Amino acid sequence: RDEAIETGTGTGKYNGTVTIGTTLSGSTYSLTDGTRGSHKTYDLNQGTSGTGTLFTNSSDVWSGGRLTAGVDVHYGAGKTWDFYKNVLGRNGIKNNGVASYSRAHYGNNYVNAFWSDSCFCMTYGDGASNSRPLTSIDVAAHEMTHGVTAATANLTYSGESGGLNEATSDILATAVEFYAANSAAPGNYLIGEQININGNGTPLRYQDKPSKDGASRDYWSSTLGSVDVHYSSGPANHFFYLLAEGSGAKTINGVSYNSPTYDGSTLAGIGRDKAVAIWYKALTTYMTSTTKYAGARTATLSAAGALYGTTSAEYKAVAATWTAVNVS
Ligand code: ASN
Ligand code: ZN
Repeated sequence: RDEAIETGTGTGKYNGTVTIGTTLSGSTYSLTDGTRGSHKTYDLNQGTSGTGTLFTNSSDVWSGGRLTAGVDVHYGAGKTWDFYKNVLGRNGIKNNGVASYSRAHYGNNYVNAFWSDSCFCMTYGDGASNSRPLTSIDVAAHEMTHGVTAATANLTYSGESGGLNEATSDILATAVEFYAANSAAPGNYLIGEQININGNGTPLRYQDKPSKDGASRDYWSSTLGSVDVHYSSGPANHFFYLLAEGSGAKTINGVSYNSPTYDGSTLAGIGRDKAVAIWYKALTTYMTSTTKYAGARTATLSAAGALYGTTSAEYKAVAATWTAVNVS
């Protein structure tokens, strides 16, 4: 029967009222994004396997009840797709135009979200008491970026390479959040600031000073490889913040940061767009599955050299910024 690509209006928990890609099939709309590889969003209905049911609606206005989480993750996947395509020139996770899919309402009181290579899909829990879904745009971009990392450098998810894998997801999550420029979710260098995962309103991670979470490392040290990957990501997240924004105190979109350096140096920052471009080129061109922090330094220097030249201010900033997180 006839199918038509549509643009719906949805209200999520974290993103306000947004436009989303939908499909009209007969007289039923579904969360099938016809302009972004037909990315679909499913309701697992607290199940933990399969695809549950595709979110459908009798009109193209999506709000309330179970739809809320579906709107947020569908929107997050769409903005992440757009960012990769429009900013980085990447056509989907595998750069082949093929979309992943999203699953909302996974399990009961499940306080996590995850990417899986085996289903080529993203899955989101509803959080504590099934009332704090992990469905914000930075979480969606973080999970989708795990797919990009798997399709490119394929950084092994343990030890230092695991920390770099995690940091890559956080770095691109921040990039997507700024790109989306959603007034309900303004761009910042915090990860998971909307989902209240700690129950006290604090973010999951802080890129300006990762140790603010109580567990992440700010600087490289020889013991970093034995730290959980969500904490050994710290020095690379810190590198990204410093490279983009510089050291010291700064307020952006109403959020105040104060980023220290290991060597006491003062850094100016080259701007977020260039920092993202350097990281992405390093990920997709120079890093491999076994890259550690020392290798990330050389990979990003190679990327900066290729993008801006080896005598450029950007190249010098990459070198100085790694030194500022004790990678030299
Ligand atoms: N939400 C977590 C992450 O994406 C799931 C995990 O531990 N892999 O990192
Ligand atoms: Zn992750």
